[in-house]
Amino acid sequence: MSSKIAFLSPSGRSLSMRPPLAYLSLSAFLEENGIGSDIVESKGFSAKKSLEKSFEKLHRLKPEIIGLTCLTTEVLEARAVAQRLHKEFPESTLIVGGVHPTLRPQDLIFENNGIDYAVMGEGEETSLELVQKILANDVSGKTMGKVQGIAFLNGKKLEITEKRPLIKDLSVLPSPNYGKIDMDFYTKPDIYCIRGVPISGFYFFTSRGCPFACQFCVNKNLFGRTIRYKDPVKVVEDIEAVVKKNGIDGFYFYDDTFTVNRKHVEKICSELKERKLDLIWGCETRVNLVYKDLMVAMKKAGCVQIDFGVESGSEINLKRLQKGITVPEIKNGFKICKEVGIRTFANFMLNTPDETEQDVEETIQLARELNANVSIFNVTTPFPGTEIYDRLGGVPLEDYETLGPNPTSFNVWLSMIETKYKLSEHKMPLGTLLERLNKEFPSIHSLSFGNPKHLARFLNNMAFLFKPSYIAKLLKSKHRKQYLDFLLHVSDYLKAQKNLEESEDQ
Ligand code: B12
Ligand code: SF4
Repeated sequence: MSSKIAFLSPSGRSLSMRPPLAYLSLSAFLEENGIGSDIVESKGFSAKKSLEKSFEKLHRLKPEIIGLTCLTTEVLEARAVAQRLHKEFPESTLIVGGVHPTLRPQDLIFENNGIDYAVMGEGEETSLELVQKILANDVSGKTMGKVQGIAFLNGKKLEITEKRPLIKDLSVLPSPNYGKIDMDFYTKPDIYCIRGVPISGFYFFTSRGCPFACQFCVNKNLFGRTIRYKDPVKVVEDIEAVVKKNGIDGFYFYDDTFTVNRKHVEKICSELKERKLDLIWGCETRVNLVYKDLMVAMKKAGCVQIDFGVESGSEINLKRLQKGITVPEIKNGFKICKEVGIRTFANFMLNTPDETEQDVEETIQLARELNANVSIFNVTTPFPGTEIYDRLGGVPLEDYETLGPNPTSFNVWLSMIETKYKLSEHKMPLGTLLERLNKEFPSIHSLSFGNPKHLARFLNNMAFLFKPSYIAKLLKSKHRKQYLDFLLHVSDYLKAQKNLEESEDQ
Protein backbone atom coordinates (compact mmCIF):
# COMPACT_ATOMS: atom_id res chain seq x y z
CA MET A 1 0.00 0.00 0.00
CA SER A 2 1.55 3.32 -0.96
CA SER A 3 2.05 5.60 1.97
CA LYS A 4 0.00 8.79 2.15
CA ILE A 5 0.66 9.92 5.67
CA ALA A 6 3.79 9.88 7.80
CA PHE A 7 3.52 10.21 11.57
CA LEU A 8 6.63 11.89 12.90
CA SER A 9 7.64 11.10 16.50
CA PRO A 10 8.85 13.98 18.68
CA SER A 11 12.65 13.92 18.66
CA GLY A 12 12.70 14.41 22.43
CA ARG A 13 11.46 10.81 22.70
CA SER A 14 14.36 9.42 20.66
CA LEU A 15 15.81 7.50 23.60
CA SER A 16 12.50 6.59 25.20
CA MET A 17 11.69 2.90 25.43
CA ARG A 18 7.97 3.74 25.47
CA PRO A 19 6.44 2.95 22.07
CA PRO A 20 4.29 5.48 20.17
CA LEU A 21 0.99 3.79 21.02
CA ALA A 22 -1.09 6.58 19.49
CA TYR A 23 0.66 6.23 16.13
CA LEU A 24 0.44 2.42 16.22
CA SER A 25 -3.30 2.67 16.59
CA LEU A 26 -3.81 5.48 14.08
CA SER A 27 -1.64 3.77 11.50
CA ALA A 28 -3.52 0.47 11.86
CA PHE A 29 -6.91 2.16 11.61
CA LEU A 30 -5.99 4.14 8.50
CA GLU A 31 -4.46 1.12 6.79
CA GLU A 32 -7.55 -0.95 7.55
CA ASN A 33 -9.43 1.74 5.67
CA GLY A 34 -7.10 1.68 2.69
CA ILE A 35 -4.76 4.57 3.57
CA GLY A 36 -1.08 3.65 3.69
CA SER A 37 0.97 5.17 6.48
CA ASP A 38 4.44 5.29 8.01
CA ILE A 39 5.73 6.01 11.46
CA VAL A 40 8.93 8.01 11.24
CA GLU A 41 11.26 7.92 14.19
CA SER A 42 14.99 7.44 14.65
CA LYS A 43 15.57 5.66 17.90
CA GLY A 44 18.71 5.51 19.97
CA PHE A 45 20.16 8.84 18.84
CA SER A 46 20.36 12.19 20.59
CA ALA A 47 17.29 14.34 19.97
CA LYS A 48 19.16 16.55 17.50
CA LYS A 49 20.58 13.68 15.48
CA SER A 50 17.28 11.83 15.60
CA LEU A 51 15.46 14.82 14.13
CA GLU A 52 17.94 15.06 11.26
CA LYS A 53 17.64 11.37 10.50
CA SER A 54 13.86 11.56 10.60
CA PHE A 55 13.87 14.49 8.20
CA GLU A 56 16.06 12.44 5.82
CA LYS A 57 13.47 9.64 6.00
CA LEU A 58 10.66 12.10 5.34
CA HIS A 59 12.48 13.39 2.28
CA ARG A 60 12.66 9.83 0.96
CA LEU A 61 8.96 9.21 1.70
CA LYS A 62 7.64 12.55 0.43
CA PRO A 63 4.33 12.10 2.27
CA GLU A 64 1.23 14.00 1.21
CA ILE A 65 0.30 14.44 4.85
CA ILE A 66 2.54 14.66 7.91
CA GLY A 67 1.17 14.01 11.40
CA LEU A 68 2.70 15.25 14.63
CA THR A 69 1.73 14.31 18.17
CA CYS A 70 2.41 16.59 21.09
CA LEU A 71 2.21 16.81 24.86
CA THR A 72 2.25 20.21 26.55
CA THR A 73 5.98 19.90 27.18
CA GLU A 74 6.49 19.33 23.46
CA VAL A 75 4.54 22.30 22.08
CA LEU A 76 7.56 24.50 21.46
CA GLU A 77 9.38 21.67 19.71
CA ALA A 78 6.28 20.91 17.62
CA ARG A 79 6.01 24.54 16.57
CA ALA A 80 9.66 24.67 15.53
CA VAL A 81 9.39 21.37 13.66
CA ALA A 82 6.20 22.54 11.96
CA GLN A 83 7.97 25.65 10.67
CA ARG A 84 10.75 23.52 9.24
CA LEU A 85 8.32 21.00 7.74
CA HIS A 86 6.41 23.80 6.12
CA LYS A 87 9.61 25.04 4.46
CA GLU A 88 10.97 21.66 3.40
CA PHE A 89 7.62 20.07 2.46
CA PRO A 90 5.54 22.98 1.16
CA GLU A 91 3.21 20.61 -0.67
CA SER A 92 2.37 18.45 2.35
CA THR A 93 -0.54 19.05 4.69
CA LEU A 94 0.46 19.15 8.32
CA ILE A 95 -1.84 17.86 11.07
CA VAL A 96 -1.29 17.67 14.82
CA GLY A 97 -3.05 15.62 17.45
CA GLY A 98 -2.66 14.31 20.98
CA VAL A 99 -2.96 15.79 24.44
CA HIS A 100 -2.06 19.43 23.89
CA PRO A 101 -3.80 20.04 20.57
CA THR A 102 -6.90 18.51 22.21
CA LEU A 103 -6.75 20.90 25.13
CA ARG A 104 -5.42 24.07 23.51
CA PRO A 105 -5.46 23.93 19.69
CA GLN A 106 -4.91 27.70 19.58
CA ASP A 107 -1.28 27.14 20.63
CA LEU A 108 -0.65 25.27 17.40
CA ILE A 109 -3.15 26.53 14.88
CA PHE A 110 -2.55 30.15 14.01
CA GLU A 111 -1.53 32.12 10.99
CA ASN A 112 1.82 31.32 9.40
CA ASN A 113 2.57 28.49 11.81
CA GLY A 114 2.45 25.93 9.04
CA ILE A 115 0.03 23.55 10.79
CA ASP A 116 -3.19 23.03 8.89
CA TYR A 117 -5.39 20.99 11.20
CA ALA A 118 -5.53 19.83 14.81
CA VAL A 119 -7.28 16.58 15.66
CA MET A 120 -8.92 16.97 19.05
CA GLY A 121 -9.57 13.94 21.26
CA GLU A 122 -9.74 10.35 20.11
CA GLY A 123 -7.97 10.32 16.78
CA GLU A 124 -8.83 7.26 14.73
CA GLU A 125 -12.18 8.16 13.17
CA THR A 126 -11.39 11.87 12.96
CA SER A 127 -8.08 11.39 11.21
CA LEU A 128 -9.62 8.94 8.74
CA GLU A 129 -12.30 11.43 7.73
CA LEU A 130 -9.84 14.31 7.68
CA VAL A 131 -7.23 12.44 5.65
CA GLN A 132 -9.87 11.26 3.15
CA LYS A 133 -10.97 14.86 2.61
CA ILE A 134 -7.39 16.11 2.26
CA LEU A 135 -6.50 13.38 -0.25
CA ALA A 136 -9.63 14.17 -2.26
CA ASN A 137 -8.67 17.86 -2.10
CA ASP A 138 -12.07 18.58 -0.61
CA VAL A 139 -10.81 21.08 1.93
CA SER A 140 -13.07 24.10 1.81
CA GLY A 141 -13.90 25.76 5.12
CA LYS A 142 -17.48 24.57 4.69
CA THR A 143 -16.43 20.92 4.25
CA MET A 144 -13.95 20.99 7.09
CA GLY A 145 -16.45 22.71 9.36
CA LYS A 146 -18.50 19.52 9.20
CA VAL A 147 -15.67 17.18 10.21
CA GLN A 148 -16.21 16.50 13.90
CA GLY A 149 -13.30 16.87 16.33
CA ILE A 150 -10.94 19.19 14.50
CA ALA A 151 -9.62 22.74 14.72
CA PHE A 152 -8.42 24.76 11.74
CA LEU A 153 -8.18 28.29 10.45
CA ASN A 154 -11.28 29.24 8.52
CA GLY A 155 -10.03 32.39 6.90
CA LYS A 156 -8.23 34.01 9.80
CA LYS A 157 -10.51 32.64 12.48
CA LEU A 158 -9.80 29.53 14.54
CA GLU A 159 -12.72 27.19 14.02
CA ILE A 160 -13.31 24.33 16.43
CA THR A 161 -15.84 21.87 15.11
CA GLU A 162 -18.41 19.85 17.01
CA LYS A 163 -17.02 17.18 19.36
CA ARG A 164 -16.83 13.70 17.89
CA PRO A 165 -18.56 10.98 19.91
CA LEU A 166 -16.14 8.49 21.41
CA ILE A 167 -15.78 5.00 19.98
CA LYS A 168 -18.11 2.87 22.14
CA ASP A 169 -16.48 -0.51 21.72
CA LEU A 170 -12.71 -0.43 21.34
CA SER A 171 -12.81 -3.92 19.82
CA VAL A 172 -13.65 -2.26 16.51
CA LEU A 173 -10.09 -0.94 16.42
CA PRO A 174 -7.58 -3.15 14.61
CA SER A 175 -4.47 -4.49 16.33
CA PRO A 176 -1.74 -1.85 16.64
CA ASN A 177 0.50 -1.66 13.58
CA TYR A 178 3.65 -3.07 15.25
CA GLY A 179 5.39 -3.60 11.93
CA LYS A 180 5.81 0.16 11.54
CA ILE A 181 8.29 0.61 14.39
CA ASP A 182 11.59 -0.88 15.46
CA MET A 183 10.20 -3.57 17.78
CA ASP A 184 13.71 -4.88 18.53
CA PHE A 185 14.49 -1.54 20.11
CA TYR A 186 11.27 -1.40 22.10
CA THR A 187 11.47 -4.96 23.39
CA LYS A 188 15.04 -4.80 24.69
CA PRO A 189 15.15 -5.57 28.42
CA ASP A 190 14.84 -2.49 30.61
CA ILE A 191 13.52 -1.50 34.02
CA TYR A 192 10.82 0.88 32.82
CA CYS A 193 8.13 -1.38 31.45
CA ILE A 194 7.31 -2.87 34.84
CA ARG A 195 9.14 -0.13 36.71
CA GLY A 196 12.05 -1.55 38.69
CA VAL A 197 11.86 -5.07 37.23
CA PRO A 198 14.34 -5.89 34.43
CA ILE A 199 12.27 -7.43 31.65
CA SER A 200 11.83 -7.49 27.91
CA GLY A 201 8.33 -6.11 27.63
CA PHE A 202 5.80 -4.08 25.71
CA TYR A 203 2.76 -1.92 26.50
CA PHE A 204 -0.93 -2.57 25.90
CA PHE A 205 -4.23 -0.81 26.51
CA THR A 206 -7.42 -2.69 27.33
CA SER A 207 -9.62 0.38 27.96
CA ARG A 208 -9.79 4.13 27.46
CA GLY A 209 -11.10 6.73 29.87
CA CYS A 210 -11.28 7.00 33.63
CA PRO A 211 -14.52 7.56 35.56
CA PHE A 212 -12.80 9.57 38.31
CA ALA A 213 -12.02 13.28 38.30
CA CYS A 214 -8.90 13.92 40.37
CA GLN A 215 -8.17 17.61 40.40
CA PHE A 216 -4.62 17.37 39.09
CA CYS A 217 -5.25 14.87 36.28
CA VAL A 218 -5.76 15.64 32.61
CA ASN A 219 -7.38 12.36 31.66
CA LYS A 220 -11.01 13.39 32.08
CA ASN A 221 -10.47 15.93 29.33
CA LEU A 222 -8.82 13.48 26.96
CA PHE A 223 -10.85 10.31 26.63
CA GLY A 224 -13.66 11.40 28.96
CA ARG A 225 -15.09 9.80 32.09
CA THR A 226 -16.94 7.01 30.35
CA ILE A 227 -14.73 3.99 30.28
CA ARG A 228 -14.69 1.92 27.12
CA TYR A 229 -13.16 -1.51 26.67
CA LYS A 230 -11.48 -3.75 24.20
CA ASP A 231 -12.62 -7.38 24.14
CA PRO A 232 -10.30 -9.35 26.49
CA VAL A 233 -9.83 -12.01 23.80
CA LYS A 234 -8.60 -9.36 21.35
CA VAL A 235 -6.36 -7.86 24.02
CA VAL A 236 -4.67 -11.17 24.71
CA GLU A 237 -4.46 -11.98 20.99
CA ASP A 238 -2.47 -8.76 20.55
CA ILE A 239 -0.19 -9.71 23.41
CA GLU A 240 0.28 -13.22 22.02
CA ALA A 241 1.19 -11.82 18.60
CA VAL A 242 4.00 -9.75 20.13
CA VAL A 243 5.16 -12.74 22.19
CA LYS A 244 5.38 -14.87 19.04
CA LYS A 245 7.13 -12.24 16.96
CA ASN A 246 9.35 -10.53 19.50
CA GLY A 247 9.64 -12.99 22.37
CA ILE A 248 8.67 -10.55 25.12
CA ASP A 249 8.66 -11.92 28.66
CA GLY A 250 6.37 -9.36 30.19
CA PHE A 251 4.19 -6.35 29.56
CA TYR A 252 2.44 -3.40 31.12
CA PHE A 253 -1.23 -2.46 30.93
CA TYR A 254 -1.25 1.32 30.46
CA ASP A 255 -4.98 1.66 31.25
CA ASP A 256 -5.63 4.61 33.56
CA THR A 257 -7.48 2.47 36.12
CA PHE A 258 -7.07 -1.16 35.23
CA THR A 259 -9.32 -2.79 37.85
CA VAL A 260 -12.34 -0.55 37.51
CA ASN A 261 -14.35 -3.38 35.94
CA ARG A 262 -13.75 -6.67 37.71
CA LYS A 263 -15.39 -8.84 35.04
CA HIS A 264 -13.20 -7.34 32.31
CA VAL A 265 -10.06 -8.00 34.36
CA GLU A 266 -11.14 -11.54 35.27
CA LYS A 267 -11.68 -12.34 31.60
CA ILE A 268 -8.26 -10.99 30.70
CA CYS A 269 -6.68 -13.06 33.46
CA SER A 270 -8.40 -16.27 32.41
CA GLU A 271 -7.52 -15.64 28.77
CA LEU A 272 -3.85 -15.11 29.71
CA LYS A 273 -3.86 -18.34 31.69
CA GLU A 274 -5.66 -20.36 29.05
CA ARG A 275 -3.10 -19.40 26.43
CA LYS A 276 -0.29 -20.34 28.83
CA LEU A 277 1.75 -17.32 27.79
CA ASP A 278 3.66 -17.37 31.08
CA LEU A 279 4.31 -13.64 31.15
CA ILE A 280 4.79 -11.26 34.03
CA TRP A 281 3.03 -7.94 33.97
CA GLY A 282 2.19 -4.73 35.76
CA CYS A 283 -0.67 -2.25 35.72
CA GLU A 284 -1.94 0.82 37.48
CA THR A 285 -5.09 1.26 39.51
CA ARG A 286 -6.63 2.94 42.54
CA VAL A 287 -6.33 1.69 46.10
CA ASN A 288 -10.11 1.53 46.47
CA LEU A 289 -10.35 -0.87 43.53
CA VAL A 290 -8.21 -3.59 45.12
CA TYR A 291 -10.15 -6.77 45.96
CA LYS A 292 -8.44 -9.79 47.39
CA ASP A 293 -10.00 -12.39 45.10
CA LEU A 294 -9.27 -10.25 42.05
CA MET A 295 -5.66 -9.71 43.14
CA VAL A 296 -5.25 -13.47 43.58
CA ALA A 297 -6.58 -14.03 40.05
CA MET A 298 -4.26 -11.34 38.70
CA LYS A 299 -1.27 -12.78 40.50
CA LYS A 300 -2.04 -16.24 39.09
CA ALA A 301 -2.21 -14.68 35.62
CA GLY A 302 1.27 -13.16 36.03
CA CYS A 303 0.70 -9.75 37.63
CA VAL A 304 3.80 -8.88 39.66
CA GLN A 305 3.39 -5.18 40.28
CA ILE A 306 0.72 -2.52 40.66
CA ASP A 307 1.35 1.23 40.48
CA PHE A 308 -0.89 3.33 42.72
CA GLY A 309 -1.52 7.04 42.89
CA VAL A 310 -1.50 7.31 46.68
CA GLU A 311 -0.85 11.04 46.45
CA SER A 312 -1.14 12.00 50.11
CA GLY A 313 -1.27 10.71 53.67
CA SER A 314 -3.51 13.55 54.77
CA GLU A 315 -7.28 13.07 54.62
CA ILE A 316 -7.83 16.81 54.14
CA ASN A 317 -5.36 16.87 51.30
CA LEU A 318 -6.92 13.85 49.60
CA LYS A 319 -10.28 15.63 49.78
CA ARG A 320 -8.80 18.82 48.33
CA LEU A 321 -7.39 16.82 45.47
CA GLN A 322 -10.81 15.21 44.91
CA LYS A 323 -8.99 11.92 44.81
CA GLY A 324 -11.96 10.00 46.20
CA ILE A 325 -9.89 7.74 48.44
CA THR A 326 -9.22 7.67 52.17
CA VAL A 327 -6.12 6.79 54.20
CA PRO A 328 -7.71 3.54 55.53
CA GLU A 329 -8.50 2.57 51.90
CA ILE A 330 -4.88 3.20 50.95
CA LYS A 331 -3.63 1.03 53.80
CA ASN A 332 -6.11 -1.70 52.95
CA GLY A 333 -5.13 -1.73 49.26
CA PHE A 334 -1.46 -2.09 50.12
CA LYS A 335 -2.16 -4.71 52.78
CA ILE A 336 -4.02 -6.86 50.25
CA CYS A 337 -1.21 -6.58 47.70
CA LYS A 338 1.31 -7.58 50.34
CA GLU A 339 -0.78 -10.56 51.44
CA VAL A 340 -1.19 -11.72 47.87
CA GLY A 341 2.47 -11.07 47.01
CA ILE A 342 2.12 -8.36 44.36
CA ARG A 343 4.81 -5.66 44.41
CA THR A 344 3.61 -2.11 45.01
CA PHE A 345 4.75 1.13 43.40
CA ALA A 346 3.52 4.16 45.33
CA ASN A 347 3.30 7.61 43.76
CA PHE A 348 3.01 10.52 46.16
CA MET A 349 2.45 14.20 45.43
CA LEU A 350 4.12 17.26 46.92
CA ASN A 351 3.26 20.90 46.37
CA THR A 352 -0.45 20.18 46.15
CA PRO A 353 -2.81 23.17 46.41
CA ASP A 354 -2.96 24.56 49.97
CA GLU A 355 -0.83 21.70 51.29
CA THR A 356 0.47 22.41 54.81
CA GLU A 357 3.63 21.25 56.52
CA GLN A 358 1.52 18.81 58.50
CA ASP A 359 0.07 17.35 55.28
CA VAL A 360 3.62 16.73 54.06
CA GLU A 361 4.63 15.05 57.32
CA GLU A 362 1.52 12.84 57.21
CA THR A 363 2.40 11.86 53.63
CA ILE A 364 5.93 10.92 54.61
CA GLN A 365 4.63 9.00 57.61
CA LEU A 366 2.22 7.06 55.38
CA ALA A 367 5.01 6.31 52.90
CA ARG A 368 7.03 4.81 55.76
CA GLU A 369 4.09 2.78 56.96
CA LEU A 370 3.13 1.45 53.53
CA ASN A 371 6.74 0.56 52.82
CA ALA A 372 5.99 0.06 49.13
CA ASN A 373 8.60 -1.64 46.98
CA VAL A 374 9.12 1.68 45.27
CA SER A 375 7.99 5.10 46.53
CA ILE A 376 8.18 8.12 44.29
CA PHE A 377 7.50 11.74 45.25
CA ASN A 378 6.25 13.89 42.39
CA VAL A 379 5.94 17.65 42.40
CA THR A 380 2.48 18.90 41.37
CA THR A 381 2.66 20.83 38.12
CA PRO A 382 -0.13 22.84 36.51
CA PHE A 383 -0.83 21.10 33.20
CA PRO A 384 -3.59 22.40 30.95
CA GLY A 385 -6.75 20.37 31.36
CA THR A 386 -6.53 20.32 35.18
CA GLU A 387 -8.35 22.41 37.81
CA ILE A 388 -4.94 23.38 39.13
CA TYR A 389 -4.08 25.01 35.83
CA ASP A 390 -7.45 26.80 35.75
CA ARG A 391 -6.99 28.05 39.29
CA LEU A 392 -3.69 29.66 38.29
CA GLY A 393 -5.37 31.25 35.29
CA GLY A 394 -3.09 29.38 32.87
CA VAL A 395 0.62 29.05 32.24
CA PRO A 396 2.55 31.14 29.70
CA LEU A 397 3.72 29.34 26.60
CA GLU A 398 7.40 29.87 27.40
CA ASP A 399 6.99 27.74 30.54
CA TYR A 400 5.48 24.72 28.78
CA GLU A 401 8.73 22.97 28.03
CA THR A 402 9.98 23.35 31.58
CA LEU A 403 6.78 21.92 33.09
CA GLY A 404 8.19 18.41 32.74
CA PRO A 405 11.34 17.90 34.80
CA ASN A 406 14.22 17.47 32.44
CA PRO A 407 17.65 16.30 33.57
CA THR A 408 19.46 19.06 31.77
CA SER A 409 17.28 21.65 33.39
CA PHE A 410 16.29 20.11 36.73
CA ASN A 411 17.33 23.21 38.66
CA VAL A 412 15.61 25.50 36.17
CA TRP A 413 12.45 23.46 36.56
CA LEU A 414 12.68 23.45 40.33
CA SER A 415 13.25 27.15 40.58
CA MET A 416 10.38 27.81 38.16
CA ILE A 417 8.01 25.77 40.34
CA GLU A 418 9.37 27.38 43.50
CA THR A 419 8.94 30.91 42.23
CA LYS A 420 5.90 30.70 39.97
CA TYR A 421 3.97 27.54 40.70
CA LYS A 422 4.29 26.94 44.41
CA LEU A 423 0.78 25.76 45.17
CA SER A 424 1.31 24.71 48.78
CA GLU A 425 0.56 26.89 51.75
CA HIS A 426 3.82 25.94 53.47
CA LYS A 427 7.08 27.55 52.50
CA MET A 428 9.33 24.46 52.82
CA PRO A 429 11.81 24.70 49.91
CA LEU A 430 11.02 21.88 47.48
CA GLY A 431 14.70 21.22 46.74
CA THR A 432 15.44 20.54 50.41
CA LEU A 433 12.32 18.42 50.76
CA LEU A 434 13.16 16.31 47.70
CA GLU A 435 16.72 15.84 48.97
CA ARG A 436 15.44 14.68 52.34
CA LEU A 437 13.03 12.25 50.71
CA ASN A 438 15.65 10.97 48.34
CA LYS A 439 17.74 9.97 51.34
CA GLU A 440 14.93 8.09 53.02
CA PHE A 441 13.32 6.68 49.86
CA PRO A 442 16.29 6.51 47.50
CA SER A 443 15.82 5.91 43.83
CA ILE A 444 18.06 3.25 42.33
CA HIS A 445 20.44 6.06 41.36
CA SER A 446 20.89 7.48 44.83
CA LEU A 447 21.28 4.26 46.83
CA SER A 448 24.11 4.28 49.32
CA PHE A 449 25.07 0.69 50.13
CA GLY A 450 26.92 1.78 53.29
CA ASN A 451 23.57 2.84 54.69
CA PRO A 452 21.87 -0.18 56.34
CA LYS A 453 18.39 1.23 55.68
CA HIS A 454 19.16 1.69 51.99
CA LEU A 455 20.63 -1.78 51.82
CA ALA A 456 17.54 -3.30 53.44
CA ARG A 457 15.28 -1.43 51.00
CA PHE A 458 17.39 -2.51 48.05
CA LEU A 459 17.38 -6.16 49.09
CA ASN A 460 13.64 -6.02 49.68
CA ASN A 461 13.19 -4.76 46.13
CA MET A 462 15.65 -7.09 44.55
CA ALA A 463 14.25 -10.22 46.23
CA PHE A 464 12.07 -10.56 43.18
CA LEU A 465 15.09 -11.06 40.95
CA PHE A 466 16.10 -14.17 42.83
CA LYS A 467 12.80 -15.96 42.47
CA PRO A 468 13.41 -19.28 40.67
CA SER A 469 10.42 -18.67 38.37
CA TYR A 470 11.81 -15.30 37.27
CA ILE A 471 15.33 -16.66 36.74
CA ALA A 472 13.92 -19.60 34.76
CA LYS A 473 12.01 -17.15 32.58
CA LEU A 474 15.17 -15.17 31.79
CA LEU A 475 17.18 -18.31 31.09
CA LYS A 476 14.76 -19.61 28.50
CA SER A 477 14.01 -16.20 27.02
CA LYS A 478 14.75 -15.25 23.46
CA HIS A 479 16.39 -12.20 25.03
CA ARG A 480 18.69 -14.13 27.41
CA LYS A 481 21.88 -12.73 25.88
CA GLN A 482 20.49 -9.22 26.24
CA TYR A 483 19.61 -9.92 29.88
CA LEU A 484 23.14 -11.10 30.53
CA ASP A 485 24.53 -8.04 28.84
CA PHE A 486 22.12 -5.90 30.84
CA LEU A 487 23.26 -7.45 34.13
CA LEU A 488 26.95 -7.19 33.24
CA HIS A 489 26.62 -3.53 32.32
CA VAL A 490 23.92 -2.56 34.74
CA SER A 491 25.78 0.42 36.17
CA ASP A 492 26.49 1.91 32.71
CA TYR A 493 22.89 1.27 31.82
CA LEU A 494 21.63 3.02 34.93
CA LYS A 495 23.87 6.00 34.33
CA ALA A 496 22.64 6.35 30.76
CA GLN A 497 19.04 5.90 31.80
CA LYS A 498 19.13 8.27 34.78
CA ASN A 499 18.52 11.26 32.60
CA LEU A 500 15.84 9.50 30.66
CA GLU A 501 14.02 8.37 33.79
CA GLU A 502 13.90 11.91 35.14
CA SER A 503 12.57 13.24 31.89
CA GLU A 504 9.82 10.66 31.79
CA ASP A 505 8.56 10.52 35.35
CA GLN A 506 4.85 10.89 35.42
C1 B12 B 1 2.64 6.81 27.59
C2 B12 B 1 2.64 8.16 28.28
C3 B12 B 1 3.83 8.88 28.25
C4 B12 B 1 5.02 8.48 27.43
C5 B12 B 1 4.78 9.23 26.10
C6 B12 B 1 5.45 8.69 24.97
C7 B12 B 1 4.64 7.75 24.21
N1 B12 B 1 5.40 6.97 23.58
O1 B12 B 1 3.43 7.74 24.16
C8 B12 B 1 6.18 9.10 28.24
C9 B12 B 1 6.61 8.14 29.32
C10 B12 B 1 7.41 9.54 27.47
C11 B12 B 1 5.43 10.26 28.92
C12 B12 B 1 6.08 11.33 29.45
C13 B12 B 1 5.43 12.39 30.08
N2 B12 B 1 4.10 12.46 30.29
CO1 B12 B 1 2.82 11.11 29.74
N3 B12 B 1 1.49 9.83 29.52
C14 B12 B 1 1.49 8.68 28.92
C15 B12 B 1 0.10 8.01 29.10
C16 B12 B 1 0.14 7.13 30.34
C17 B12 B 1 -0.45 7.23 27.94
C18 B12 B 1 -0.38 7.93 26.57
C19 B12 B 1 -0.89 7.00 25.51
O2 B12 B 1 -0.14 6.24 24.93
N4 B12 B 1 -2.19 6.98 25.29
C20 B12 B 1 -2.83 6.08 24.34
C21 B12 B 1 -3.00 6.73 23.01
C22 B12 B 1 -3.77 5.82 22.07
O3 B12 B 1 -3.74 7.90 23.26
P1 B12 B 1 -3.19 9.32 22.85
O4 B12 B 1 -1.74 9.39 22.98
O5 B12 B 1 -4.01 10.38 23.52
O6 B12 B 1 -3.54 9.36 21.29
C23 B12 B 1 -4.84 9.42 20.76
C24 B12 B 1 -5.31 10.85 20.49
O7 B12 B 1 -4.77 11.81 21.37
C25 B12 B 1 -4.92 11.10 19.07
N5 B12 B 1 -3.56 11.51 18.72
C26 B12 B 1 -2.43 11.49 19.45
N6 B12 B 1 -1.40 11.93 18.73
C27 B12 B 1 -1.86 12.23 17.50
C28 B12 B 1 -1.21 12.74 16.37
C29 B12 B 1 -1.95 12.96 15.22
C30 B12 B 1 -1.27 13.51 14.02
C31 B12 B 1 -3.34 12.67 15.19
C32 B12 B 1 -4.13 12.88 13.95
C33 B12 B 1 -3.99 12.19 16.33
C34 B12 B 1 -3.25 11.97 17.47
O8 B12 B 1 -5.15 9.83 18.48
C35 B12 B 1 -4.77 8.79 19.39
C36 B12 B 1 -5.72 7.63 19.21
O9 B12 B 1 -7.03 7.96 19.56
C37 B12 B 1 -0.77 9.30 29.35
C38 B12 B 1 -2.06 9.07 30.11
C39 B12 B 1 -3.21 8.91 29.16
N7 B12 B 1 -4.23 8.27 29.62
O10 B12 B 1 -3.21 9.32 28.02
C40 B12 B 1 0.21 10.24 30.06
C41 B12 B 1 0.10 11.73 29.82
C42 B12 B 1 -0.08 11.97 28.35
N8 B12 B 1 1.42 12.22 30.20
C43 B12 B 1 1.39 13.34 30.84
C44 B12 B 1 2.53 13.96 31.40
C45 B12 B 1 2.26 15.08 32.42
C46 B12 B 1 3.82 13.55 31.07
C47 B12 B 1 5.13 14.24 31.52
C48 B12 B 1 5.12 15.72 31.37
C49 B12 B 1 5.39 13.77 32.93
C50 B12 B 1 6.47 14.52 33.65
N9 B12 B 1 6.09 15.33 34.64
O11 B12 B 1 7.59 14.36 33.33
C51 B12 B 1 6.19 13.58 30.59
C52 B12 B 1 6.61 14.50 29.44
C53 B12 B 1 7.89 14.03 28.85
C54 B12 B 1 8.45 14.96 27.85
N10 B12 B 1 9.73 14.85 27.68
O12 B12 B 1 7.81 15.77 27.25
C55 B12 B 1 -0.02 13.89 30.93
C56 B12 B 1 -0.31 14.94 29.85
C57 B12 B 1 0.04 16.35 30.26
C58 B12 B 1 -0.03 17.29 29.12
N11 B12 B 1 -0.90 18.29 29.22
O13 B12 B 1 0.68 17.16 28.15
C59 B12 B 1 -0.85 12.57 30.74
C60 B12 B 1 -2.23 12.78 30.14
C61 B12 B 1 -0.97 11.92 32.14
C62 B12 B 1 -1.93 12.62 33.04
N12 B12 B 1 -3.04 12.02 33.35
O14 B12 B 1 -1.72 13.72 33.50
N13 B12 B 1 4.10 10.02 28.94
S1 SF4 C 1 -5.41 10.30 38.66
FE1 SF4 C 1 -5.97 8.24 38.05
S2 SF4 C 1 -7.94 7.89 39.05
FE2 SF4 C 1 -7.60 10.10 39.09
S3 SF4 C 1 -8.64 10.84 37.25
FE3 SF4 C 1 -6.48 10.48 36.69
S4 SF4 C 1 -6.43 8.42 35.87
FE4 SF4 C 1 -8.37 8.64 36.98
